[in-house]
Amino acid sequence: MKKWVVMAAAAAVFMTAPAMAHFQMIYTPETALENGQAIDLKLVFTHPFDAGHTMDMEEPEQFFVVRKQRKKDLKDTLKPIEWTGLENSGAAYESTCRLRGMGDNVFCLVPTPYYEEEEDVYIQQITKMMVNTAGFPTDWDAEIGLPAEIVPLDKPYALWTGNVFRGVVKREGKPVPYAEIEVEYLNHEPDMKKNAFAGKAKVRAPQDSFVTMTIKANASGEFTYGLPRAGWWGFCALGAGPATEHNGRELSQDAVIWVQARDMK
Ligand SMILES: [Cu+2]
Repeated sequence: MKKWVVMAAAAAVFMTAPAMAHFQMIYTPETALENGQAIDLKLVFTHPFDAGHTMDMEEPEQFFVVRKQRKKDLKDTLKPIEWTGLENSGAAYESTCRLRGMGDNVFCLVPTPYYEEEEDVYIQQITKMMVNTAGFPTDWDAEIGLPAEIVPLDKPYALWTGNVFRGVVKREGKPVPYAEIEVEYLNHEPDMKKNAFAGKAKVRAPQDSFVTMTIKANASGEFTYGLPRAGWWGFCALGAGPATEHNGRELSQDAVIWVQARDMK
């Protein structure tokens, strides 16, 4: 009986909770590699803290990697997959990319706008994720020239737990003052073989404000966030891009970047 009361209360809390933040992911298990090798990538549109609703991705507009200022198109490498979260499965993509030599590989994804029925808006999250080989820095701090972009001030692949991650939110190359940024922790381990999130959560949020954390950039469009735990952290600057309409409806063109923190041990 008592257990039922607790469960009902938990369900009530869940149902009244605001919508969790959407996050476009480009995921690979390891971002700091000793040498060039083939890596597997998963492109998933999800809610990373609770591994909840998986949104269906359409074929992306662009997917490419930048290394030593050269852009290489990777769209041909994309294969459709089904990604399974805790609530459902959704259309996602995977890719295998062979990294050569030393340096930074900046993966960039421009997804096709996603129609969010509940809010009657389109969402397009232009996403960056980088993988370094052999510790040789090349492109990590470069501005790629995406319409909405977070330019890092710290290497996204070389962060200890407790370090800060800083970035500049840009719209067509210009800083976005006081940009609103959502931050989420990837709380369920991605299973690269099963194309699914692990059921077990790594941490528990004491309250909704800790699921999707909202921070603001300063007057220069810069933000700073201390990383309290090892793993993956996603940053999403809402409405950072210039496009505000798609198919006659409102469009939120966001800029996303992922960083990976590691424990000192
Ligand atoms: Cu969603």
